[in-house]
Amino acid sequence: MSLVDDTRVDSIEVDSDFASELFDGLSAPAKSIPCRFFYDAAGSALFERITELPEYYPTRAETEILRDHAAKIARDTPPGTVLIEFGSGSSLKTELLLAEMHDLYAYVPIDISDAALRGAQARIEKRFPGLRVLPLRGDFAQPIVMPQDIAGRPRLGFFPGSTVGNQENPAAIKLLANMARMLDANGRLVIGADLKKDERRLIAAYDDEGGVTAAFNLNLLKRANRELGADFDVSQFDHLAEYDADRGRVEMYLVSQAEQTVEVLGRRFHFDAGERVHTEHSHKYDIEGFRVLATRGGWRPLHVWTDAERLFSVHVLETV
Ligand code: SAH
Ligand code: AVI
Repeated sequence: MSLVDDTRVDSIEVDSDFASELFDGLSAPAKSIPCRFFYDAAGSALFERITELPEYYPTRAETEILRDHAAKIARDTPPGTVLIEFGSGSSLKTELLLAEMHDLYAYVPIDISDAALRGAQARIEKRFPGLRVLPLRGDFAQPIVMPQDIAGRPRLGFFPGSTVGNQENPAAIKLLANMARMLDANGRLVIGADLKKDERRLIAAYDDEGGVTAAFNLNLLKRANRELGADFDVSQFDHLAEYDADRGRVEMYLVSQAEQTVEVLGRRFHFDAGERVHTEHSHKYDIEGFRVLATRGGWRPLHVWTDAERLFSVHVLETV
């Protein structure tokens, strides 16, 4: 782990793998790009716009649940706890917890997006003066070395947004197990999981009228142009969102509108007309199914809450 420019955000080098992951993904018979590359500065800003869309219910539903239960979560959190958030993004929902938690030792937001971390840190430090904010930039799917400063202190994990659902099941179980290790014995995890629902509602959330999710998806190609000097003609790709009911997940793709060849760092990739590049899956759960997943990741389910419309769930888990 190394320190970047202003020494306030710890960083593990992550961007260098964009080129190799893109090469691997575009060379495979079924093309794909890992969804963690959505989140450069432009992608993080587009995600924040998604959270405000009328069609994108998860943020509002999870905020409602956290508003209702933040005080209970805080009561169950011992003084001197370190709050560790995975995929913290703007840390907006976190403010609901922080407002109730007066005896925290520190807040450790972990995110792959430098821009999101810095923006969140500035806002949180302003609203909660005196709170120790220790941001970590890195991939939460890899083992992360926690700051020395928090060794031996009780830990509460927070993983909102249903970001766990962006992993396929074996990877989701591994991720949950990795988090159990990072949170130590007696750790707890407050985790958001989006619920199964009417397919039309799901598709609208991932293919909004205003085209913000399309821009978020297409930003992957723009990012490759910006960072790797690729020559994607972004107008020649379309955004597509589909629901796979058997797998219980929304799948996003970029679809090539024509037969074309794209060059990335001197390598050429051919696309057929209509060929798809898979960019994200977003799993939807039922409460029992998510509890089974959490158990397989080494957690014991403790509480679960939903919003009034039962669109979204927040689970409290404890290590086994
Ligand atoms: N927690 C926020 C943001 C969710 S968006 C919310 O609930 O609204 C997903 C966040 O996870 C983004 O900020 C993204 O940068 C981050 N992220 C995605 N994959 C990641 C990974 N592999 N490691 C660390 N952060 C990741
Ligand atoms: C971060 N993640 C849980 C979002 C989701 O709903 O799967 C990312 C997203 N993709 C399209 N819209 C939002």
